[in-house]
Amino acid sequence: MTSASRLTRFAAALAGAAVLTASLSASAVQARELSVSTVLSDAFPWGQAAEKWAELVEERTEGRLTLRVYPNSQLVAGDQTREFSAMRSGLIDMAVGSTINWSPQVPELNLFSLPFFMPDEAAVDAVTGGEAGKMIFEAIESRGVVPLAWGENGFRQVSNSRGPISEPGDLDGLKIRVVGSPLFQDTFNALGADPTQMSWTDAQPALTTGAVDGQENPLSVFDVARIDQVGQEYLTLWNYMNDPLIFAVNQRIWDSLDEEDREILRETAIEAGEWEIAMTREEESERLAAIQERGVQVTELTEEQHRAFVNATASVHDKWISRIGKELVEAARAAIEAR
Ligand code: X2X
Repeated sequence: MTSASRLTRFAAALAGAAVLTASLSASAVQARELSVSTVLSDAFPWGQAAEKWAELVEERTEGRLTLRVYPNSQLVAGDQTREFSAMRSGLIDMAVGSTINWSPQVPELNLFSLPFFMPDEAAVDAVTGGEAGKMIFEAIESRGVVPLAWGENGFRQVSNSRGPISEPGDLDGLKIRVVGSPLFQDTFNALGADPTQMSWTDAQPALTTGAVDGQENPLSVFDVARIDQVGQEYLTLWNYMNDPLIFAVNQRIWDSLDEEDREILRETAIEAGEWEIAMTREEESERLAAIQERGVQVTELTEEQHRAFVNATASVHDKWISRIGKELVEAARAAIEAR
């Protein structure tokens, strides 16, 4: 073999090794999979928001990052109020979660659960998109989680199996399943109901067996989960609170990503969130029609009836505003007034 051909073969071998190394490191990068926790599956807009995020990230990182969605609170064994802590500690990499479920760890998030505080969709947008929204994201970030974007579970409505609810007295003594934030206990106590706290996983069997008389959730949840089939024949549209969703990432995961991938994660979360919010809102009227068609009796409140609920729950504001933070509540109030 001439020294020239030996050199060529050596060069070829080197090139081969370089290709091998490059493809190995490419597949090593490709193997980066991040977990995303959600409470509801992709049968619901909430789960679809997470899937949309995953899809966009896969596309824009060209496979460098794969978001794997784990629905039904499975990463926290069904206990949705532990989702935020699990994300903070790194047990979960990311989540698209409800402000309600994270509020035990981030008291500022109780802002959204203040009864009858958020009058309409424009108010929600003014709060999340303005100064108050920034303050809330700072509150989340100060607790070791990086928030990226907003989504929406929707305005929550109350249903039950006993009879129509059009005034606080109609809730008297009704056993109502509520989510895991103590504020809900206070709201339903103020209304004379008998609230009982349980996870979504436990709520459905409790409704089926009649262990509880009622529950509260957005129309999309009522519709997709077929809550009417577990005896919830009476639904009152009272819009007593809006339940936004937040796309977020564990701080250490965030720190481990380069600038480009962070930007992709953020922009895709914003896009997926905007897409999901628009869809959730657009679908509300069809969902209501579908629910009514299945025989559910829907009650809409007159202004006067609405006021009676507002007055009955005023004490909840008195108690919770200081826990949420006066400055934040004021910023939100100003945004709502200026909308
Ligand atoms: O548990 C609920 O009611 C649900 C699914 O709406 C939330 O996770 C807040």
